[in-house]
Amino acid sequence: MGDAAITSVELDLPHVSSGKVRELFELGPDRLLFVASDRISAYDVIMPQGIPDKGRLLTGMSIFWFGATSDICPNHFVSAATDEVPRVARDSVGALEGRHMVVRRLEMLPVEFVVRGYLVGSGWRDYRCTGAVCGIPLPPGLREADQLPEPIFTPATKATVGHDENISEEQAEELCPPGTLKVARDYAIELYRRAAGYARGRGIILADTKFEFGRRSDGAIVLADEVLTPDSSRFWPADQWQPGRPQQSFDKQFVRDWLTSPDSGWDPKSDQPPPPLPAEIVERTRDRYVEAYQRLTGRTFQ
Ligand code: PZK
Repeated sequence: MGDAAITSVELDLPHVSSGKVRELFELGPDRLLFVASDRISAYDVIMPQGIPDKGRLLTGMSIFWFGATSDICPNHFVSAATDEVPRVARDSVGALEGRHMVVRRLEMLPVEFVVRGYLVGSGWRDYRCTGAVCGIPLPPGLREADQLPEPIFTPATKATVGHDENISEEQAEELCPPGTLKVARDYAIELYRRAAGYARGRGIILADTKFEFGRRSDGAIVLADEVLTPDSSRFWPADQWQPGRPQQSFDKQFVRDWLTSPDSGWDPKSDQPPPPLPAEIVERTRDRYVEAYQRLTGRTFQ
């Protein structure tokens, strides 16, 4: 049993795609293997060390949310069992210890379904410049990190290089097959409301989150990817929320603070790779992911 971080995932399966943290493999004509590694990114770069168990914790959170929202919309989750994996890859998938999901293969919609309940990040930047986010006008006088009167849908393109770009709902509609955007948008807003209310009762503000949807062969719109994890969302400790300034991140604050402190000797704007994280930063960050998992799922980890 490993307590070392799993940062590289090599399986005897056809590889479909790699993200900063996640990997996707092919299992068959209608099944994929989705893997969350223990890699962590900050300031747009992947850290040289992983966070032990992060992939298990995030996979556990996703599976929890798939179960807690299946009355809102169908999702791609099939199984977390290793016996659903072809024999050639079963041992190596077993070694991933809960970092994988077998998912249904979908025809993905080419936009990110972002829902925001609070004004931060690119939403805050756009609001300050234009008074609107993705073409949605907002009331004047809002501060950074203020709660919005209603959650808003702010679609973005899926950039292959660089950053996702906010687009209008009309632009998003043109990118998606006819009739699909509004169905997925309504699901996304409902999912956000459900999850934000739930998290708030457990001391976590779900400031915003990003969903991906796909289309099943019968035409149904299906929730995909990882859902409502700290990697796809902004989680804030509710007791530290203070509009008018940048908020502390529930999960990555220690990593960010250390990277920008003089101790690290690293400049996020440089092209240099980040220095290794001190063991204490790794440990405290792992504790934050465990805390998020336990608070949200109500289960004890391990
Ligand atoms: C799919 N991604 C993003 C995820 C990566 C990239 N159920 C599905 N069917 C078809 N395609 C996808 C999914 C899902 N989920 C998701 N790209 C394709 C992604 C994980 C790792 F590198």
